[in-house]
Amino acid sequence: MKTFLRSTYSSQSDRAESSKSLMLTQTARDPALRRMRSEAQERALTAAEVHAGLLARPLPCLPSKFFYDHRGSVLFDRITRLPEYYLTRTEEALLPEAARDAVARVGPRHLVELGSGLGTKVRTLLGAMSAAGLLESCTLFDVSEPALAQSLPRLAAERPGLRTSAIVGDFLTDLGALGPGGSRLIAFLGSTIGNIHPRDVPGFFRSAASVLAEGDGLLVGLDLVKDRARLEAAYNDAQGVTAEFNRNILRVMNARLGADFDPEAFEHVAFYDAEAAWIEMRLRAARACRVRVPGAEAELVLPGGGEIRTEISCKYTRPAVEALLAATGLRLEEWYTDADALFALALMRRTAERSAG
Ligand code: AVJ
Repeated sequence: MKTFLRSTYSSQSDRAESSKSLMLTQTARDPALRRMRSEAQERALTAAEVHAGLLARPLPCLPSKFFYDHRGSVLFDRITRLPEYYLTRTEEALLPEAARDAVARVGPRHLVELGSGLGTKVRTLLGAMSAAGLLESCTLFDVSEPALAQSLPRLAAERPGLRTSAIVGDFLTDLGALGPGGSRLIAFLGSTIGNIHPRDVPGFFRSAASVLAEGDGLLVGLDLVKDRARLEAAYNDAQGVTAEFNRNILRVMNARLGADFDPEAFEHVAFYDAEAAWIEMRLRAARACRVRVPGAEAELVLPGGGEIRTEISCKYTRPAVEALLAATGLRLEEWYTDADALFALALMRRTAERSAG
């Protein structure tokens, strides 16, 4: 029997700290849901990341993982159903066939989903593993504890025989918590990888490779480079849901760090940077402002029209992915795409040789 979860803290003071919150009291009773950090550690990390981001020049920025409090997760869920947002429905159309093929190749008994969110994408993969008679366990890994607290019990109820668990963590730093691989398939769907700066993608691949055994798989959903109009429409929807999602990051800063952003004083901006091959989202101050962020020991002074970067969403080509995979311990095995080449699912396999670096 494998250990899928590893608790990285257990001190009494951390437990005492955690029990102050009802949510954490509940999760402390669910041994299948583990946090990588205590609430106190999480707050300190958030403060440090936001502090560094707000100091960045020429463009202050906020890490996009902070979109996803409960309201942010619900807004993103609405985005996935917008007519302009082709990503989710295109991936969903590719997934049944890709899942069948990936399961046939890898033969996985253990599924891990990174960035599982509200937990709806994982079902097709579980179905394919179950149909092949392989399914034993499923681990959901996400930055949002409320999302996992909702999706984990639902998954367990849906599949009574399945060993289910969840990890609250950051996929850039915390994959080690998964422990060693073996008959493992990691799914990283929905173009979530697009939020990782290309310079950090090889490091992400290496850390994924380190929790896979030889022959294990990583299935990655990638949004593809395409014409600017189509890309920009997907991030500037007519109903303004993406704008509301974008402004939500300021509400999260207000709630978690005691900031005094006025979300309504910021305008949503999203454009395609063809050279970088990413969509960039920003928030533009309608007028000059001074924002206090006491929880991050920061103050942000913006002129009228001044901007904050809130997200990059990278767009890929197959050669670009292959270049980033070089010497990471993973190789590209299959590339599943739609007739219009809007989106791709890339099946990567752990190679025999140890990864460099
Ligand atoms: C969840 C990162 C895949 O980049 O398309 C949607 C987030 N931002 N609309 C994306 C998002 C604005 C989304 N990902």
